[in-house]
Amino acid sequence: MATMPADRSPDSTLALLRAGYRFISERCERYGSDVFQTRILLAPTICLRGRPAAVLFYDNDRFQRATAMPLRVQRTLTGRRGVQGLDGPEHADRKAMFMSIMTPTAIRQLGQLFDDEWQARIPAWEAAGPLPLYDELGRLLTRVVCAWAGVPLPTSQVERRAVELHSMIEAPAAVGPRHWRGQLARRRTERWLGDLIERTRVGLFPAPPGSALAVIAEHRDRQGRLLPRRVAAVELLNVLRPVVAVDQYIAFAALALHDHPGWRERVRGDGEATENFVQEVRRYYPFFPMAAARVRHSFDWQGHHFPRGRRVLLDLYGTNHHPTLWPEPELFRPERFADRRVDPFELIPQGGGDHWAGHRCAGEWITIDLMKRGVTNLTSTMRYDVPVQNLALDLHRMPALPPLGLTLTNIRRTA
Ligand code: HEM
Ligand code: MYR
Repeated sequence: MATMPADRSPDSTLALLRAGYRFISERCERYGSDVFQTRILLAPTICLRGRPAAVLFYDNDRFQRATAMPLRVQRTLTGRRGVQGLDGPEHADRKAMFMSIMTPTAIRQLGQLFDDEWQARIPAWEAAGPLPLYDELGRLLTRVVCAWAGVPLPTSQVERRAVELHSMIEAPAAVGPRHWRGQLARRRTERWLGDLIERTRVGLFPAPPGSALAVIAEHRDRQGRLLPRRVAAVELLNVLRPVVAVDQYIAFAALALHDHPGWRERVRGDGEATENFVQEVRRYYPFFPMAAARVRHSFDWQGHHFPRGRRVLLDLYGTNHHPTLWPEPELFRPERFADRRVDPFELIPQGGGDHWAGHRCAGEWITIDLMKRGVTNLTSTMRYDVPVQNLALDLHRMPALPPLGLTLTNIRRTA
């Protein structure tokens, strides 16, 4: 049996939080291996990156998700007892519930609401001063996703809910106030959505048929039971929060258009170029750093032993930047997708494998659709300037965004 390269430090949790997106890749490069062992949260943890590692990681016979996600992530980003931590038939049932919401018609409706809202906001942006794009898109997507999901949201509550949803995304890898804000936001939003689920079930609130609210409130498990109110709230939040998180990808797309202005022309009116551009934004920019699982039964792989119960982290960012998969991975080059079939284990910003059978992101198609619309709106429906500002991405910070988001000025409508 080969010896797995191992970090010598007694615990690397702080090193991971400090190193951020490059933690796993830096060590893979140091050890000359795409698999190594370290200690995270005081427990031995195997880290992996690359295509063969992704194929392994998404094998349900070898890995489980129960107890895999650190508590600090559950208390902020994902919640407890939701789809992310389920296995086997229970996961299949819950995942089917999510996938039933993602019909082509529903995705188009969400996209149409997004476009309408974007275009309706342009006069206000023209009249106002500098526009912080990330915050504005956060509010815009909060309004849009609530309308789409059947969740009532008075205008007076938009700002508050948008801030809460952002806080949950900001919190999992943070220590101190940034982390606590995420915990508090989760408790508040779960209470808000739990009440709404309850009112929907007793007929006090008419959820639009087919909406995420209706589907989740009415979902029955394999024993015919409704989801506990708290779990239903966690799952509804698993739709609202990540749709709002697409604002970060759209801000990254705006950053890419700024850094590579030639692409403004190339994407305009060209669906294929827009698609390639969006795929490269998802590959290149740092977002969800890694996925976590536990070894279900001991096994050996590539000469290394994986003992039962061991936590394993798959480096999503590192796989998207792996030098054998992506020539010149640190260059932003959308044309790399022009003649390339998108393999389910190579481009994995939202997880790998199959959407139904595994834990791959249920909202991947929505994400791609909203990003394409974001790029089209940024290039075809308005013009703007990007004033001098600090646009450096800090790969040490999870999630990473320029310090003040991205500010646009001098917005004017073109279409
Ligand atoms: C799972 C990323 C948007 C719903 C995941 C996973 C990742 C991810 C990495 C976990 C994969 C794994 O555990 O193996 C992202 C990113 C997004 C995004 C970067 C961009 C904003 C969305 C959207 C939705 C969504 C728009 C819903 C409308 C979910 C759900 C799961 C999930 C329900 C759990 C799937 C499961 O455990 O089976 N996402 N996601 N996500 N995502 Fe997303
Ligand atoms: C979502 O809301 O589910 C999608 C976007 C979440 C992005 C979170 C980025 C930072 C997370 C660090 C967590 C480490 C997970 C092991």
